Amino acid sequence: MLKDIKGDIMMRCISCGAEYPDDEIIYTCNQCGSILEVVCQPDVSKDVFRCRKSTMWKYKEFMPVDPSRIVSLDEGGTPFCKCDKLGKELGVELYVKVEGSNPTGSFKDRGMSVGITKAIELGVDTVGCASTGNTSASLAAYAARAGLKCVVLLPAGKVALGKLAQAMFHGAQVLSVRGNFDQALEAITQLALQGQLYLLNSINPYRLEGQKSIGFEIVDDLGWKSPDRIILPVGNAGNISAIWKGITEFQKAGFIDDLPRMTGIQAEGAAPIARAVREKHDDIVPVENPETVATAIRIGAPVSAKKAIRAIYESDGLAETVTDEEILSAQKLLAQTEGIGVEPASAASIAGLKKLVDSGKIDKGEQIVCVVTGHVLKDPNIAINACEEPVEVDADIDALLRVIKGN
Ligand code: AN7
Repeated sequence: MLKDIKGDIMMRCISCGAEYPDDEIIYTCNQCGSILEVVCQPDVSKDVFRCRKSTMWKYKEFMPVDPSRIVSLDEGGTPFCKCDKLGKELGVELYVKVEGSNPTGSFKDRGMSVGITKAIELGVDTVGCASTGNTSASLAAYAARAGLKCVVLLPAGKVALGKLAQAMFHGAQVLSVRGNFDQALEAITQLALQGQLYLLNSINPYRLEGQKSIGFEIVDDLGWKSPDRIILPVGNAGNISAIWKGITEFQKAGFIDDLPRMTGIQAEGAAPIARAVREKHDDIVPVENPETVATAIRIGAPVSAKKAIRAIYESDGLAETVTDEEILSAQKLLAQTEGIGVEPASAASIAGLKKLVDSGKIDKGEQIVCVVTGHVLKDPNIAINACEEPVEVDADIDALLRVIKGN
């Protein structure tokens, strides 16, 4: 039944093309060690999407899991806000895809809905991840919903408060690892390869199947057209790969004609992909000690680098770096000109857009979609530190007026 609708679902190595059945637990190619992708190209008309609830499961035919076992919190269907004021300031037609509106406040929920559904199909009892924060918050929530045991490894002292609170509060076993994200990922991968848990970092290609729905929604929101360009922050590099996969699947299905230029933005202190693209390489040299205020993308050895670089080259896209200062000022700009509150990593997309317009690499008038990946309350300390302390005042009209009018 599943096969009838969705075609043959399997995993395939992105480098040597080796194929693996969809019921095998495997994260990298046995033949060449490269990363895998899921193949799922259903034969349906886009009319099937009509009148369905606005969640990512609107496109369920394109999701490589059993539709009768979906674990969902109604993720996806996020706001697609036209930002005229900021667009005018930058000289482009700007839309912002607000992923902070997902159930746990980041795009990771899309991937976890598919990933946890897959975990249930496979019959595992424990799931795990390493995380800069959002992946752990999301996994903890979806594992709770599915009744699975959840172990998360976080780089000690480097996870934003909101994300840490979520991972703990949803009942995951939270371990603070002495080391950075890359080291935590290496450790949890070893545990997964020993069969101790099912790994739900984005090296697991089922995660990216959920996240590709961001691409589906963008072209659906634009009336079955691609924008000129999609800009997003890049850390472990799964999301840019996933969005590109989604959009090319919709093109292959005949739903859209043209394709967007994929544009990835990295923090200057954690930019292996931007460097590889600048030097026209196909793979990265890892950054040993990544550092940035945008802790979500403080990643030196992105596992999906090959997929991301391929997406950038295939789409004639770009990669750019931004400083911490540019990130924080873009975060404030978006919050105060458009009312959209995002965490620092997410603001990298806006900072990158500004830099690319200023340098002439993006043309005036382009239609741009910036994906903002996580909610401002994920990292409350950053938001509070960016502002003046509230003035303490008596609850008295004269006193209040003196402060409000500034005299
Ligand atoms: C807000 O949670 O890697 O390039 O462990 O939380 O797909 O990795 C988070 C990544 C962008 C980068 N914006 O996406 C994690 C983690 C936010 C993020 C990214 C992340 P990828």
